Amino acid sequence: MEKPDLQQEDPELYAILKKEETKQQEKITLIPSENFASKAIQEAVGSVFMNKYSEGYPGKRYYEGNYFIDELETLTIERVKQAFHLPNDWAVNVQALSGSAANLAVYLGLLEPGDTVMGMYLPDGGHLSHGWSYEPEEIQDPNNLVYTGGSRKVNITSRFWHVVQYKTNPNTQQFDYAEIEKIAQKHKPKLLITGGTAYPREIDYQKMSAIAKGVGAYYLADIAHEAGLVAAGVNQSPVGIADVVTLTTHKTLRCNRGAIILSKKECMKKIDRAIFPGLQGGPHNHSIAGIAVGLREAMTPAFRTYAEQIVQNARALAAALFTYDFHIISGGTDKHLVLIDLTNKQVFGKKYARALDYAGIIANMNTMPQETRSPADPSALRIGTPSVTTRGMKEKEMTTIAEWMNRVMDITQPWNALDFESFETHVRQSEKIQKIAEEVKTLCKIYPFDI
Ligand code: DSN
Repeated sequence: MEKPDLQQEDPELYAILKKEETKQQEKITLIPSENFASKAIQEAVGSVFMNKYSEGYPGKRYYEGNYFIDELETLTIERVKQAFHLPNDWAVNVQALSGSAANLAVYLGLLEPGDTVMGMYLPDGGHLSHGWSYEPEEIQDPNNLVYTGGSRKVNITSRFWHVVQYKTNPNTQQFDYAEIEKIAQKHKPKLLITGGTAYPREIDYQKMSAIAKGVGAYYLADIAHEAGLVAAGVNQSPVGIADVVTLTTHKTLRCNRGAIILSKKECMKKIDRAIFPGLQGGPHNHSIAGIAVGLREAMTPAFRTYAEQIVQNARALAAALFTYDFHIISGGTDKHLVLIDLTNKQVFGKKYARALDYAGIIANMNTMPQETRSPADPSALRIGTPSVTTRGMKEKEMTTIAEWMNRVMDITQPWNALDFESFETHVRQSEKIQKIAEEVKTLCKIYPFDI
């Protein structure tokens, strides 16, 4: 029987898909958590693996017919072990459906409800799944480097666990290990977490591990963002140092969406049970298959070169933006991401990100250290280089992107005091912005994504 193609079968969905594909081709993506998965990964994700239920783990499934799924999961685990140089006393779980689910499984496996979890302050660059609650109308003292939350429990972590968060140093905008140690000694967390979504610097995993040990806490290193850089050896690895490492697969690691948990074997027994039956049912075998393909790619010399170029590009972008008087949080980056404080520009993250989108550059608004504005209209813009580097762009193109970003800023500054809708109307009607979008499109045609 001939396979019906999507265009014939569902023209309505196909039309939306084509619009998304054209947008991805014609615009520059600077969102640091996005990337382009290869055709081989796409084929694995679109395969018959999606048809099979396989609750349980290799060799111990609840449904029959899982011999090939067992092979798939075992192969994927072996590749994780190789890619991340796992010590013999560590184990792997590849079934978590996302990074947040992976983190939740760690809490469910290793903690009791009500235990104290200590991670990075969300507005400084932590992650929602590390817990977030706040007090409406509360004004933060920028010199108080600890946050204990408020009555509005925003996510499951803060509803079920007691969350304490450490902030970055106000002068360096980087981790202040002595301060983190003091906070840990005072609040005695059962779990200490590093990692997040907007921290551009390397983390000293040995120091954090020592702080955790000093208070009898488990140490979880969440490397969702930098997983590909860690696998390539371009960033430090917490594997073998932390007690648990969680990561997502679709950012710098350049697979399809998913998550992986690595931990000491004694912790993994509890975490496996937390994933299934604790939190999830059948794993998404097609996603695991894509991840296996992506891990194979990540172990090639070409991927190491790619990961090095990601960081070189991020540094080039930050340096070029600095020449246009953009303030770079922490003074630079060791990774794939750059956080820009827009306070001096007075076009803040929400308006600037929208204006950039009209100019063909997709980025996201973000909070920043010492944030004084609402998360819905914050002070900063977050950008990153995994996607543009996958397209083959290098330092020269980063300089061009910075120049476009500066032009967008110059064009929009006179409209900064307008309400958001009027601001957007001006941007939409601006011929200067449309001209930049055309220039972006021309560059994108030279660097299509087709890997
Ligand atoms: N949404 C991801 C990011 O953009 O960093 C984290 O979950």
